[in-house]
Amino acid sequence: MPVKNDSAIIQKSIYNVEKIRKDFPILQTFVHGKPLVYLDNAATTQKPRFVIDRINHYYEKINANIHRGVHALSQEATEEFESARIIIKNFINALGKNEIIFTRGTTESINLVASTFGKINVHEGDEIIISHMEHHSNIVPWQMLCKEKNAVLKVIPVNDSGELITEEFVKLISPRTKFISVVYASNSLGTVNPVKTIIDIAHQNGIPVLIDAAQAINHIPIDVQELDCDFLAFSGHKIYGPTGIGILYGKINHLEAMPPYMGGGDMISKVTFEETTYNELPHKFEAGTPDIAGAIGLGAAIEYVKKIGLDNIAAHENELLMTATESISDLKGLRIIGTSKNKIGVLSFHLENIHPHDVGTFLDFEGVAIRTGHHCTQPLMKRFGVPATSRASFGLYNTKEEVSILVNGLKKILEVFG
Ligand code: 7TS
Repeated sequence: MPVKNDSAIIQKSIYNVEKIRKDFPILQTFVHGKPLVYLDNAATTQKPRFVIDRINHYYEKINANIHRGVHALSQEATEEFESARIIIKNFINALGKNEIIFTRGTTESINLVASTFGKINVHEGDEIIISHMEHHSNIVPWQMLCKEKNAVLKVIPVNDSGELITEEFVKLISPRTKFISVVYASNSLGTVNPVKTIIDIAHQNGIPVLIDAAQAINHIPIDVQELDCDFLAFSGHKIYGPTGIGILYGKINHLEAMPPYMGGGDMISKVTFEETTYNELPHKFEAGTPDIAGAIGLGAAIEYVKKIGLDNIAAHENELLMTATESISDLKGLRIIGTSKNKIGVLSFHLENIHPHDVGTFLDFEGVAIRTGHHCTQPLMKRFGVPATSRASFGLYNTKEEVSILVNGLKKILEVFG
């Protein structure tokens, strides 16, 4: 069971969910004649009018390429793009804006580190540690690197509640451990991992750490200097921003030492056929024309979230999680997958003898959008002995009424299929 958070009570009076819902045009949508109940926020979040307007404004009034024009539009586009970088730098409290690299998302950010940092620091017989609850995007890039280098991938096990077993993690560390990459909050279980402890232990052993913050970024305030992580990856679309844009944060000393990821325009300082010198950070890792509107949209999304306050959002979502967890706990044949005390608003479950796809399809006809499947965490599904789960995930605009609609839908499913 998730733990009741005192701040949930304190903040309730100032959290006006009905007012917040009006900021999101898509929430007026009807699906199969029923009002949309969007509970697939771990897959992607909806976008507020504030973000949509900023993207439209960019294309209607500013559109130009960045870092290369003397004309007014190009300068304005560059200014907006670089302002977004500063908003993001401040949001995660990076030391400098040169530590903020725009990528296409979490997946690209992790691949970038595996390909560049991994290329120069991981050698035959070395070891990389990940956990059993990683998304495929924090498994496959490291597996590919290990194959290429003849290195070894080690996995931190999880217990039956879906928590990392820290004592086992410590045992996995050896003099050959060159890198650790772990998820802050699990997309399939909701578990919030003790990443600060993992980072501290890793650093005592001289090992750098990447944190996959794809699911944490919109629930947990992150201060990269306090965490002391070496790298942090997240996607814009999970924090009410656009798809196709994301962030890699890296400590400046690592980024300086790493070779470029892709070659092309903007990442160079000087090119001759004999030799190329590379641009300064962060541009060294930003080859080609980026998603300019996406970066501006992400900056706007972060401004929006900051205005409501991450602590308030987390308290609201925690209340929804507790209500939902309590309401479904005694449904016959329902097993919750992921029962850690410390969770974000993710509720995965399995109904005995009913395929998750049937659950998802049935709920869809009630207007309820959840995700069913392996959630790109196949090894984790295997660990819990299920091929897939049904997953409801809460966002800042969800309500207790929506939780009731979900629960009533599940009761109907049990009547029909049970
Ligand atoms: N890491 C975690 C923990 C994630 O939840 C996801 C996406 C990713 C990495 C990859 O992010 P991307 O933006 O690069 O694709 N998770 C999900 C999900 O749970 N359902 O759809 C996408």
